[in-house]
Amino acid sequence: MMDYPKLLTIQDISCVGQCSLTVALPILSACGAETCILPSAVLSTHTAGFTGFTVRDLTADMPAIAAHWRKEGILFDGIYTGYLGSTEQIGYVQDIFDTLRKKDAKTFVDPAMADNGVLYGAFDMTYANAMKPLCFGADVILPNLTEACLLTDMPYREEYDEAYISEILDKLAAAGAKTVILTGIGYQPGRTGVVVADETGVQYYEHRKISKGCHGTGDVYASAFVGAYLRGFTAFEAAKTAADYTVLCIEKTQGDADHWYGVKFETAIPELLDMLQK
Ligand code: PXL
Repeated sequence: MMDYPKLLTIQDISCVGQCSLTVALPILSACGAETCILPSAVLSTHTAGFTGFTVRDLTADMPAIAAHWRKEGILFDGIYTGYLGSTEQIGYVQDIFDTLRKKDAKTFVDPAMADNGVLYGAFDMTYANAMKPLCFGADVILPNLTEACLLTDMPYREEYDEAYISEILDKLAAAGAKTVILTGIGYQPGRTGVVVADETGVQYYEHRKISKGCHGTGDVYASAFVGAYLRGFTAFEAAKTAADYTVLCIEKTQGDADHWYGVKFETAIPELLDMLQK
């Protein structure tokens, strides 16, 4: 376990909407990591449900920011990426992985680009294909089923069995994926869960499914996973902790129809802190 890891997270700032950096920063801070940020874009809101949002793509700033950090000799113990601003940006992120990580640093990629069988509005197949090498070179990836299908060129299915999931995991491993945290996998009504796969095997943590697709929960999940993992939790322990925390966040939000755009993750931070004292 690292006492005080210095983490870099690269994702957008959605000013309103409880996703990406406005979720990652507080959760990672609560987990005790020094959290440095590289905003990939600034949006007035997230893109899932709001209309008419503004977008400022920060791709052009990235190489200069990274060059400044290299000049300062700044290196990170971990780098965690989420929603990125453009296809071109993926190459800059790879460059940051290659040049700004300490020797034993871990890289985490949440290929935040799709859900429920469809790409988010800002992305196309060029983006999805460009995400493959970044994912296959990372230490840990956290795709949902839609994203895992895009990474493996598998058809997305709403209903499936363990053989289908195994095929996807085999394809990810064959392409070079190391640790895979596959979220939102359920085999029976009212249940969902997370599959954790690495070279030692496959484990599954099943939990309650509250509702179909809540906005921002992928970011809540990935941030809590990274925070717990950096505290020394195994991938499976971190996956389970992040799942329990995310379920609690959804429970604390359901019933408030006005809060359709995100989850009230702040209200469950005390419980997250308890879960981290294992
Ligand atoms: O939560 C993923 C996410 C992050 N950032 C932006 C988004 C989304 C999902 O739609 O639109 C801007």
